[in-house]
Amino acid sequence: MTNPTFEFTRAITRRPSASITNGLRAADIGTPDLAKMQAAHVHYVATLKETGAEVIELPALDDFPDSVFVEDTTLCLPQGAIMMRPGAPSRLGEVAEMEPAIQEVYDDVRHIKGPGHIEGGDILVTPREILVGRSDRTDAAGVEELAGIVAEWGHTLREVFTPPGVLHFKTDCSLLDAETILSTKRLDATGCFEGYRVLHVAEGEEAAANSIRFNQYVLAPAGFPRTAEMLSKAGYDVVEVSNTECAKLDGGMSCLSLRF
Ligand code: CIR
Repeated sequence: MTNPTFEFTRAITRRPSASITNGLRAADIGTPDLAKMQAAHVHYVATLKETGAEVIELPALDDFPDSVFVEDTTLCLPQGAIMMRPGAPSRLGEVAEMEPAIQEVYDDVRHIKGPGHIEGGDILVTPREILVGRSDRTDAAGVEELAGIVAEWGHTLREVFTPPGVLHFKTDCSLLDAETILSTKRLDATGCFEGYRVLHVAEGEEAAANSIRFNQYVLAPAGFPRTAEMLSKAGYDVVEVSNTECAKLDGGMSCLSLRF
């Protein structure tokens, strides 16, 4: 039997657009290089496909600089999909751009109507529950509206908190298998993963926490060798993908796809 939280048959990605240079960022650590980002994106998509999954590749959207980070637009669950309501005003329009692709593959598509906000990067789905981190992008009203929808589908939602200064909950964690979470120490210290097996990223390698388990692979950002080694020793098949350009916009492995 497959586990829908890390075994997937499909993914949706969107190619980076030339306007990526105008993407949102908490701190300016340099302008992303489009060619380098495109090359890393090709590697990312090829790795997903290598697992046997179908990848639906959407065209670049010049009007939305952050639209390569598709994860924030939609929550994909086995029972249906929920269109999010991003807290970043410049990203609200990305949801309508994503919806036709979602309608193609899901029979049941719901919407966060507001007034609250919620972004997919703040949502970690595990086999036992849906964890949602309140953040600067995800507020109490957004969490409450989502809780109502997923309860209809039999899911338990638990509200947790994204550490201050961290963009999204999943900036600091990822699901490695049915009971194991990869996390930064600072997020784990909040106590939100009680009852799970937690592996910590190496000190100074906090950005490695935004990895994804996709079928047999863990896609991890390149450049964090101690964490990659720890994961390999723990038995995971790690594929390192360059993330230097997305990192300039606070993006990582999870942001670049919807997985279902
Ligand atoms: C933003 O600030 O919204 C984008 N520059 C980065 C979004 C990253 N998404 C994610 O972690 N799910």
